[in-house]
Amino acid sequence: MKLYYSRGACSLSPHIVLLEAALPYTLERVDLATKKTAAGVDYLTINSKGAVPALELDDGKVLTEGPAIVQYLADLKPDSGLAARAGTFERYRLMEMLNYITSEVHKGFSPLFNPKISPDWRAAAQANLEKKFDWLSGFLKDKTFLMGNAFTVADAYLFTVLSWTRPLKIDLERWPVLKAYQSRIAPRPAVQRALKESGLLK
Ligand SMILES: N[C@@H](CCC(=O)N[C@@H](CS)C(=O)NCC(=O)O)C(=O)O
Repeated sequence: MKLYYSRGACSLSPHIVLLEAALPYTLERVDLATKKTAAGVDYLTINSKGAVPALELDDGKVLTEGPAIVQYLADLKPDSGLAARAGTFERYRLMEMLNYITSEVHKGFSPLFNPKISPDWRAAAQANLEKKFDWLSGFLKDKTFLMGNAFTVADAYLFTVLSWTRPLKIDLERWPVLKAYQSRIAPRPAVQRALKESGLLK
């Protein structure tokens, strides 16, 4: 399998999951500005949506959309505990969380990366994101991980998007629960290795 990724992007989430599941993979970097891969291929021929992540399977099929990719990977290793078994109510709980992270948190960050954003728009976008942080803080208050006591694909995703608070200079001190959560996830060997392989850590 090959993961198409970009440094610092949401592709870090499936990268962490590949490592947590001990699945074999290769990586290919994508320049999101030029839509060229490191091998010089037009990325739009791989994912016509132009976004990372994309997962190319050994039979040539390409799966896109982070939440779908991480569930696919977890299901290749059902004993890993990275996702509740398909068809169980717990699996719908996981999908509920992945959907919240993707539509509310991940896409809540997106305007803040737009260099053309006006100060008023930035303030409104950040205030909207802060409401999501408030909710997540309450949700995680008495939990080690999003789904309870075990690390799942939802944690790989939330950790990834929370890491964007650093380049955006959003101080997580206001949300000690989220800061503690980040500190719990960061030292995981899979997380450290994914950060190194994607060039985010030396
Ligand atoms: N709906 C997609 C969104 C992925 C996404 O937003 N990727 C960003 C990086 S975090 C990207 O590739 N942006 C460049 C672009 O869309 O052209 C998913 O959940 O996988």
